[in-house]
Amino acid sequence: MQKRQLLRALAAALALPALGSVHAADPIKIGLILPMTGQQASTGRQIDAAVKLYMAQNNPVIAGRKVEVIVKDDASTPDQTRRLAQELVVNDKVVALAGFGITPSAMATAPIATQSKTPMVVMAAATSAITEASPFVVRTSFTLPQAAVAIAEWANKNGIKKVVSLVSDYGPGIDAEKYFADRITLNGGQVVDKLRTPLRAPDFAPVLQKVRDASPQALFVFLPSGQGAAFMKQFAERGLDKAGIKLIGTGDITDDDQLNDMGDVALGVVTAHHYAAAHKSPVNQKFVEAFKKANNGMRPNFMAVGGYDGIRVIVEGLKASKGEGGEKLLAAMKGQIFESPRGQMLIDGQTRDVVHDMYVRKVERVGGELQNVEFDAIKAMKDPGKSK
Ligand code: VNL
Repeated sequence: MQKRQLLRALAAALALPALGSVHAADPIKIGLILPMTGQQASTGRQIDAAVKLYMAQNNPVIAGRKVEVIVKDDASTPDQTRRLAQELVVNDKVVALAGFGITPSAMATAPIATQSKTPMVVMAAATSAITEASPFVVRTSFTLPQAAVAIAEWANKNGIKKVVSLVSDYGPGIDAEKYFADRITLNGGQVVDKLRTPLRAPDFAPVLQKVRDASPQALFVFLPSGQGAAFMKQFAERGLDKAGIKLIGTGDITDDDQLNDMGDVALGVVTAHHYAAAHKSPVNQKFVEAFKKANNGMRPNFMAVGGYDGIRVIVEGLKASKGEGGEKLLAAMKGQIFESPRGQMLIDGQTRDVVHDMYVRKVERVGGELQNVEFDAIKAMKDPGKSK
């Protein structure tokens, strides 16, 4: 090789990074913060599995760059969530934050989303006010007012007048208690006692005794995903299922992650929610089959669907923004409309919250398995928490 040629080749090699061709191949990063350990670990496990499934099915490459998801475990400790979000934004330069197993974790992170202009997709937490905590929040889970109003309407139509409510004592529980009571009272019903249990290490014995003493027609319950099975067990052990007290609630208590192991006590429980693994549509059937195949037969629950739809909204947004984050990505997420495994779904352009069908379901044994069987729905329901 001539000396001049050699120099030219060397110069070209050295110039490569400066020209940005290495930079162009850098992955686009998304930070996924989930409770992978601790009390809410089932939520982390479900969402992580769903996001991995979406990524394996779609393998997104945007503007020549791969999309990489960085998973961090916050053990549902809000201080931890905020610290991890900060690191992901500052050190990893993620274009979006996602996950958020519980409301306090989402609330703790919202100021970081605002300050850094990083879109933040809430895949699990469901207190109405979360989307108002930052203009960069987009939600793909659901809201408690949606589920609570839908089940209250069903109760009113089915002659249930005297009810006791029991909720987990924090954001989503307080929403559930309020929106259920407001709606059932509006239609002539009555909540004779409002009971709460702590989020951490709840003890259902004392509250169930109070329920028995009040002997209502129905008990309305909201508990976060993962607590339903323990609650059902105590409900049965105390003989409340035999005492003629009808159990109704938001779908969190008949969570598909645990439902099949709950036993006969769950049969006939009526709940309202946005997702059932038994939802009849080709899109859902395909989703459930692929999810089970990739996860040793694990049945996807509503958390999995929040994750699957959430990563979809981010990836589709990135396609439109050509890989850019910030305001461009946020704008591209607003107004997205598509068929989710849950059914038709829209990200409201104004509120950035999810608009979807709220189904009324009853637990039945189908082909030897306990399932939430949908039998009615409020179509395209917005968050009642925002229609003030
Ligand atoms: C929340 C709402 C968490 C509903 C849940 O499970 C749930 C929340 C962990 O907003 O904290 O089922």
